[in-house]
Amino acid sequence: MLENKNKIAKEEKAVLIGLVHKEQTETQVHEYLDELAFLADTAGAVAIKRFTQKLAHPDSKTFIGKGKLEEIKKYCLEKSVSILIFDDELSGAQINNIEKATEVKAIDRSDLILDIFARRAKTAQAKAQVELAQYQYILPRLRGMWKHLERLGGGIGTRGPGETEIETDRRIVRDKISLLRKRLAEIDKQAFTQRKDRGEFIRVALVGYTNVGKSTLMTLLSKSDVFAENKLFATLDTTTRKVVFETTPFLLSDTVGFIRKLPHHLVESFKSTLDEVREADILMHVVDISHPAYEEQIGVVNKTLQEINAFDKPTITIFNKMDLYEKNTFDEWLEPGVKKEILEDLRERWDRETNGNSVFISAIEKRNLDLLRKTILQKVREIYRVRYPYKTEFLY
Ligand SMILES: Nc1nc2c(ncn2[C@@H]2O[C@H](COP(=O)(O)OP(=O)(O)OP(=O)(O)O)[C@@H](O)[C@H]2O)c(=O)[nH]1
Ligand SMILES: [Mg+2]
Repeated sequence: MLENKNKIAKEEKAVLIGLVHKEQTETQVHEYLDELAFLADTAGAVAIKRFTQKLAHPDSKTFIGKGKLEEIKKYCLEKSVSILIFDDELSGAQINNIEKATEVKAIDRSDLILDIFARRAKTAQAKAQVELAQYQYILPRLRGMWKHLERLGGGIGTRGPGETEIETDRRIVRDKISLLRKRLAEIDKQAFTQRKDRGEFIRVALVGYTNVGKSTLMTLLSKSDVFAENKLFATLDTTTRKVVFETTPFLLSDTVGFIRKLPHHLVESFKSTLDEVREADILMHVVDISHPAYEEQIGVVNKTLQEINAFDKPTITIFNKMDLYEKNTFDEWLEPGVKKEILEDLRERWDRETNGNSVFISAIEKRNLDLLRKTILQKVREIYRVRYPYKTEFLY
């Protein structure tokens, strides 16, 4: 059977390939490829070069032009590159044609993300969710993958697969998918019962783009250790802790980060992990303000929240990594007055856009955490008041 796990070997040399569409600027594409490089790095590969091509539409057969593929092939041969990573989703036929033309393994962004998720998955639930997404990804690409194995001489023999063999594989994959769905439904039922047992506590969920500092903040606010690191998707499973601010208890959850072009199947199969977000009373949307594309990241998060029906909730927007933002933005010779003015403008602007529900912090330097705690407490109490008007022991 086809294996889709750990496609990338450690320290494997990779090149990144991106298309520059009509509506995109070159800067944007470079930012996208920066992110792709970070993803590749998280998976253990080393991206040593980037290729971009301006095309109005991707080529239906080879995604990029033949000439470009030639150039890439030559480069890969010279530098012993063994994997091509495309920033956009490829069809099975495209993967197949590209590999034929370059004689190098090709994967796309979705596949790379699935690979990272597969490595990161620890619990039975996360593992089943990733596996489901992987099989859904494979299903429409089976034919291409057969050809791929055939070329590598792997397991199929010389004849190549006939329609029956591909049909058999499709059936196996479909069976796997329905089995995983059943298993996840079981896990879901248990999780639902567990969540119900949590009683009437208000639930607050940390959400945001990947690597913005959600887990770091979770650790600070709940005083318990939650795994954080400078890699993408450090967190896959939801962690929930009971937190008490003054006399008010609530449940705080750390959740999986979002990213642009998150594979559709992944969002779908992670539905139950994302239940925590959907069922939350309050969202804390953490933003990495030091990231050059932070505004686009806010947009991606909001769009994903909409997709999972969790958008219209009371939200506090937390602009994190102010330390890094200031380091990147301000020269040391800049007058303190000017600096203050720029920061004021930034604050005013986002205060307007979030209706006064934003806080600027640095989790690492523990800056402004008191204000953050106060803001959260206020929001939590507001909801307790509305929901349980006769229950005052949590409030005073
Ligand atoms: N400079 C700076 N770095 C920070 C700050 N907060 C978090 N970090 C770093 O950012 C990286 C990511 O932090 P995490 O807490 O793992 O981020 P996350 O949002 O949980 O990431 P995922 O679980 O991967 O989605 C870590 O290396 C943190 O040390 C901050 O205020 N300033
Ligand atoms: Mg995390």
